[in-house]
Amino acid sequence: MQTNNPNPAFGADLEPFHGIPSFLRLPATRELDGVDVAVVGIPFDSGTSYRSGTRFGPRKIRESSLMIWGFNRALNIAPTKELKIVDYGDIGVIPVDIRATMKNITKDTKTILDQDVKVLALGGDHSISLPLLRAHAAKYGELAVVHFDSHPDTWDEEYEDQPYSHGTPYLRAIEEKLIDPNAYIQVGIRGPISESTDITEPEEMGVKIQTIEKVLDGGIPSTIEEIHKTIGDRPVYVSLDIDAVDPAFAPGTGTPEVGGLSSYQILQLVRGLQGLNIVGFDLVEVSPPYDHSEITSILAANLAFEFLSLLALMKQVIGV
Ligand SMILES: [Mn+2]
Repeated sequence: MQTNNPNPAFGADLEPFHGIPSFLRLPATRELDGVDVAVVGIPFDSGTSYRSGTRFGPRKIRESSLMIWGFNRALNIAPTKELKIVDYGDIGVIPVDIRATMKNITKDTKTILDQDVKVLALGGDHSISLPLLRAHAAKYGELAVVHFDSHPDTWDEEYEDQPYSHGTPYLRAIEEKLIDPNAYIQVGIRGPISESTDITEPEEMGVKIQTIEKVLDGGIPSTIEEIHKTIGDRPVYVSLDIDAVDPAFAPGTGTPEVGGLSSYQILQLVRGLQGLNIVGFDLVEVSPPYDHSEITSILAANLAFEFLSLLALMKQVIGV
């Protein structure tokens, strides 16, 4: 019998509804000898989303991942055969202290990266990107970034004297020189904003903003071309806020914005990252309490599977 279990040695022939739901039923371990990629949960909800609940994201995405069969037909690769991937479990978060939480995230991520293991982080809200970028920039230097989102996340602050929240990580990352703004592209930006400067300020810093109008009127292939033109062959970090996707396709999120990408369009865009020199991923803002029929977590699990497929293709092509 064919099963969707990519690692029969770990628990042969389990149906999706059986057993302990590690991501893709991969080994749940912190033993990283010979490992290529660690899937890491970061169940942190900074409380700044309109609708909170992203702390439940990693667990639900893991559960939804059990329905994924192992072979990526569109990219013609089986990531769990090509790469040694583990489920690292969750990084310890401290709900009452965002600074202490960010320190934990950076420290644990550095520990993983130091062993030449790549990280696929499952949030959590978008505040987790900043400590993840700190760890990646420490290893790879100033990063290029592909950022799928409906919001630029480059506000200076959401609350007076509070530099850290889910709306500010990318301004902080630019200020801290973790990101080169000239190699930073945002895709899917839309919705009512507080002022036009929400868009013009990051643009003046060099950030390339592909609004939803540009993406959908110009077409997905030309957006993919724009991404490759902006990033080139630089080490690139990919951050995907699930609210880049229309709430009709991804209702389970904290700050939904209407008029976004379909599930298929986000899959096309992510597959279009093939050929980039990708050093890390995060997938954030899945909020299961606001999901329906697991629509959002199933999409998120599939997008994580696409990320792993991209890393597997990189290994095939350049051996890293
Ligand atoms: Mn965001």
